[in-house]
Amino acid sequence: MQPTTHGHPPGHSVVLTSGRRLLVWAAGLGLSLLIAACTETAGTAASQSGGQATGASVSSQPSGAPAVPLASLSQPTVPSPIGRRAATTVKIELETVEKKARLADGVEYEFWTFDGTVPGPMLRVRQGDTVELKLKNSAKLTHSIDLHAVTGPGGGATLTQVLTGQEAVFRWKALNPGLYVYHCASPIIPMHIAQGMYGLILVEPPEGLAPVDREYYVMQGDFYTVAKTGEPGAQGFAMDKMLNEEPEYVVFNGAGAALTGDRALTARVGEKVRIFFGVGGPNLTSSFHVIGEIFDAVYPEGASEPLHNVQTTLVPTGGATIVEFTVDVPGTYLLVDHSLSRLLKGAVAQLVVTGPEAPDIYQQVSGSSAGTGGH
Ligand SMILES: [Cu+2]
Repeated sequence: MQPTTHGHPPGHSVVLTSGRRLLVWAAGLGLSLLIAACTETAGTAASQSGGQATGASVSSQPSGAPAVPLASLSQPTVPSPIGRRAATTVKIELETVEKKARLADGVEYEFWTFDGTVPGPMLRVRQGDTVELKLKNSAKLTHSIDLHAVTGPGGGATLTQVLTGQEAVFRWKALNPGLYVYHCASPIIPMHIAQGMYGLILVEPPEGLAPVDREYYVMQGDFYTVAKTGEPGAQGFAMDKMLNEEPEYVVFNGAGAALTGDRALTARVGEKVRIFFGVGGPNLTSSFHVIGEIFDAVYPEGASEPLHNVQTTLVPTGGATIVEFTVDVPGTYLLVDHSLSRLLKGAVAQLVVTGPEAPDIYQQVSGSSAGTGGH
């Protein structure tokens, strides 16, 4: 499955290297993460991984990129569980703002955001709550909000077409529990979504969700830049690519490999992890998968009834899912869209699990691993 730079007939390499920068960028982003993950798990050094590792050692900084690395947007956090309490009135305030930040290494993009993050803040209320939502527009264009948890025309968008410098407030009752997408719904709607204007709202049932050790918030989105994947510099939006549904970047949380390194998800062996996973789109669905894990429970499309023992779960655009699993073996696991070409466009995150080895579950018996194999 690895996108190797070696050993292919010339015809293949023409396809792969038609954007040489893509290859360099992909090598830095996808391959090194993949190799690092696999070798850490297998307990072998990257230097043992032969030819393929050479590609991965190429700098992830494309030539001509700014000397100072661009900062990614800050990451939204997961609000504390609500648990058992009576229904009440909850006030929420969101502000639309533009932010220039890293989309990929060396690639700057002006995001349109709720509260300066992509995805926007995760909202958490209880079934039966009345939510009073203020939308303040500090951006250049008109923006709005459609929450899929809302019952009413436009999901709030008919009440919140807010001009620049103004604000609007509307009140709605959370009738149905579940995990829902919210997004801007101002014309051209898919363009606003393609700039990063989406997030998740969790409506907890009256009894709350079962406690877990870790909760994480991840959303996939597709981005349409004028220049090709990996071309450095400030990039504008390409309407034609959006209409053709051909993104240059597919990412989790607003940037290629945003949730890796010191922003990786973490857990200890034996802990139960819950991921609130949504797809903003605007166009691509996600075959959400964690390499080396099996979802003990999936609440497909944010529904109330779980499925058990799932490898990959399909998440529609404008949809969300809750996955839960206990981590048993230490190492680095990758979150991906199993339409794996998108890994080369940025859709990868790391879950770093620490703790005692579990050789009864996973161990090498003989041979040395190339470290780039499947899963
Ligand atoms: Cu908008």
